[in-house]
Amino acid sequence: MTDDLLPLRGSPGSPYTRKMLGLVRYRRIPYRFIQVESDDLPKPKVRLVPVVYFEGNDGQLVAEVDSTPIIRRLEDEYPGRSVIPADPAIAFVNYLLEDYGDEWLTKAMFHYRWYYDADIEMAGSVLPHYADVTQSDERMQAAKRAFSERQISRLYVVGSNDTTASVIEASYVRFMETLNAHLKAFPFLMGARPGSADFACFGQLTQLTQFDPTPAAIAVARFPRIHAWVSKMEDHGGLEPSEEGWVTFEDFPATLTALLEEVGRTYVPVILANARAIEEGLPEVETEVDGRTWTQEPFPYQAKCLQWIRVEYVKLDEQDRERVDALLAGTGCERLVAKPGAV
Ligand SMILES: N[C@@H](CCC(=O)N[C@@H](CS)C(=O)NCC(=O)O)C(=O)O
Repeated sequence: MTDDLLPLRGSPGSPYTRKMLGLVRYRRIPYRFIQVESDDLPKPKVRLVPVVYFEGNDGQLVAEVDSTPIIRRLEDEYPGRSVIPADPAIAFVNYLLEDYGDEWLTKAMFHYRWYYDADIEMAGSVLPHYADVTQSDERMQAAKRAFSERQISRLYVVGSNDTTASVIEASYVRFMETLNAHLKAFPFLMGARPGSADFACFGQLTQLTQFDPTPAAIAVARFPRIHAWVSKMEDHGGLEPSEEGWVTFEDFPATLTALLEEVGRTYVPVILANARAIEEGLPEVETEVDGRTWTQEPFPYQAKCLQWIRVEYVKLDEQDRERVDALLAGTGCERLVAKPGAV
């Protein structure tokens, strides 16, 4: 491949693909969006989308998955219009909120899509067409059944079940209320310019607010501001960010503290209990979220996410760590980076 367009493979129905598409458009990275698997491109180590194909030292393309590290690599390879806040303490908050978007909001996304009949009907009917819209109706009917059954059987992966459904749905509404309050004062989570956390939440919200009927109805009825925010986030290639556009430590918005409290109420207990279950080899994660029971099968990838959050924290110098501690204090998120037994 000799053109200089960055190959990016994915699907419109994939929230992480939408995260990457919004990001490359905002960053003005010339890209080509590939919507089919092709033998001309190398296979990634794990069968996930989005895939970004980077040029290796030998000039051959290398397939990479996992949007969070890909975004950091793009920062190195394409300067300017960064999505990582300049202040390391704010960059840590951005990292944490990006992880929350990717790993917690996606529970709401996957749950709503494959839990209720109306949502299953919509996703099952439309999503298989993304592979090839010219396929016959008969083929699509068969694909609808197979695809829906497979996805419903995987609800357990994100922890969606009859015990957790009400916890997930209440957390979606609280997240929307908190984001809505923040957007009354700031166009982005990270201030006057978007951070990678904005793109992570945006990716999930493309589906939650604009595709899946049950969560989209909530967005339309109660959060039209967020519906509009999502449409605008699709392409901020025309935005001219200023260097000082980030939220600051000194004027840290109360609405972002409220969002960190929401992270502390939901994601933090689950990611900690998950890591504990994996460490101890337990068959089940059991904890409480907001006073209600949470049970799910352990999810090894999210144990890694916790490690990566801790690596980000350890990378900070002492002064920045103290500033992060001050921002997280009382939100519940301090438990992520505290020494065991300290909180
Ligand atoms: N942590 C990954 C998650 C990517 C992911 O979970 N992608 C989903 C689609 S949105 C996927 O490919 N699932 C496998 C499948 O559907 O077969 C990222 O940030 O890119």
